[in-house]
Amino acid sequence: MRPGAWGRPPADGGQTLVTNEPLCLHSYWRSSAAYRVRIGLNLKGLQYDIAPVHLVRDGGDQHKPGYLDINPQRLVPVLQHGQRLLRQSMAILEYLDEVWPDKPLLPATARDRQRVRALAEVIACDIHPLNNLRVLQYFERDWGVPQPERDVWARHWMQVGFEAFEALLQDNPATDTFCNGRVPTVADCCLIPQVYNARRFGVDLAPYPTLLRIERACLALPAFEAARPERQPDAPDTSPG
Ligand SMILES: N[C@@H](CCC(=O)N[C@@H](CS)C(=O)NCC(=O)O)C(=O)O
Repeated sequence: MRPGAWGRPPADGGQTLVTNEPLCLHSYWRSSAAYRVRIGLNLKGLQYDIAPVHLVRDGGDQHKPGYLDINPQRLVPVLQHGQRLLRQSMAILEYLDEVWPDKPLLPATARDRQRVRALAEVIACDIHPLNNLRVLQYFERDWGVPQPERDVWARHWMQVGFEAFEALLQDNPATDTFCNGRVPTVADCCLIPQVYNARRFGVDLAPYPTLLRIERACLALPAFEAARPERQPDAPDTSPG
């Protein structure tokens, strides 16, 4: 060994070992946060298993003791990479980008990265948490808010968020085939699941033509198509008979 080399990390930072470890996503077919990570994994071309976590049946697997060891936050997704448990969809997407830098999910320049992260956070921080299952369940169980009013709440915050998102896209020349440029980024990983959610809640999407155009471009890609809720192994079987 060269003098002074003792204790230094391997030349590749340990990356080779890490990239060989298996990936398993704790996911629910209809979870939009898990959908983000499925898109990211698919865009990177990574193989992964799905460990389904049923968020509704029998009070929800996320509340069962076994799952609390996986995520004390009682949320999906969690990505298991080897022995390590990775939580929070946005942090997971950035981890994927750092460990597998090919096919980057963030653009090359600081300014573009800032824009993409800001777009992603419009959805991940300011829209999605207000419509999450546990928020709507709290309205129902603790305050007795009926379903129609709960749906009005969910639609309202999606409309407020989408209005801003549409303006941010329309106002910026960096918007192209995708939210930023001609390659999908974490902004698209967030947008497509949120549009799916909006349809579930009956949001009228006509006022957001740019979102719809980008959705069409994304869903034409196999990585997005394979991540769709109805393509997941835990999706209910709706085939006739
Ligand atoms: N900030 C978290 C949000 C995760 C999240 O809210 N997951 C939802 C599904 S989309 C969930 O597990 N909900 C379970 C519940 O509300 O009980 C992330 O991005 O990973």
